Amino acid sequence: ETEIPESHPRHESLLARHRIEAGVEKGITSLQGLIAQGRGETYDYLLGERTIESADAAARAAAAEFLLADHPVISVNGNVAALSPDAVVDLAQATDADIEVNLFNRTEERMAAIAEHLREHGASEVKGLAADGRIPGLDHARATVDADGIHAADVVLVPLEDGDRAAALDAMGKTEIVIDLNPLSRSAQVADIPIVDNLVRVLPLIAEHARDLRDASREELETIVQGFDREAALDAAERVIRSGASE
Ligand code: PTJ
Repeated sequence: ETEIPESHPRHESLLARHRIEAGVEKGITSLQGLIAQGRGETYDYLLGERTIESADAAARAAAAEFLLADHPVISVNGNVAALSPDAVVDLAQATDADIEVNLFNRTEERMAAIAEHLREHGASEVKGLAADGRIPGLDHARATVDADGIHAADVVLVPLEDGDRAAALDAMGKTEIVIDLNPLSRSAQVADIPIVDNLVRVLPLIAEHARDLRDASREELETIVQGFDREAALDAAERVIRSGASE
């Protein structure tokens, strides 16, 4: 195993690659997850590998949505589990959210391996294995959910989504928070709150905002949500990517 020196200018990026690779070896991450990682890296490079201002505003609005929710759920796939298991568990704790495994390339082995991996990282309960609910209008494995999990949720966080399910969840009337480094992706385009940032950076940031807002009133939280402009956030991210502008 190669040691990555912290002084390396691409330390974070190399570490993420290593985690994804280890995820594949552990049976957590799909081979397609490697491709998704490469796509993400490209956009991240163009964003300057930093959280831009509009993404921070989106993260704060996401935290407010979580705190306003009756039943928030964090959806986890093979890339999220490999990259940020601790941050998923911490965010669930900070927002009182459920964690549910939901896979595009669903196999029972990967479902079980990811649930086990999350429990190793401190998750008390991991949903997704009951598989007794369906998202209407989707003809692939991501339609399979838990009846008392994503199916019953009012707010769903979907890091690294594919556009199909994003639209189907939207049609079910759920508030959808999407993390995707590509502001032009269909999932970012249909999200109520698109967060254009690397999930590795932004999951801890959402938790931080949630802790900061813990004592805020419903009215204050609603003001934050209403003040968030999704179109402006998507435009700002696209502008940075296209021009290298600082925003
Ligand atoms: O684990 P499974 O079976 O559910 O499979 C998951 C993958 C990722 C394989 C599946 O959802 C997929 O094929 O995704 P796509 O269509 O490649 O889309 C991935 C999107 O996520 C792209 O728009 C990437 O830019 C973005 N992305 C990749 N890595 C990150 C990211 N966004 C935020 N943070 C990242 N670290």
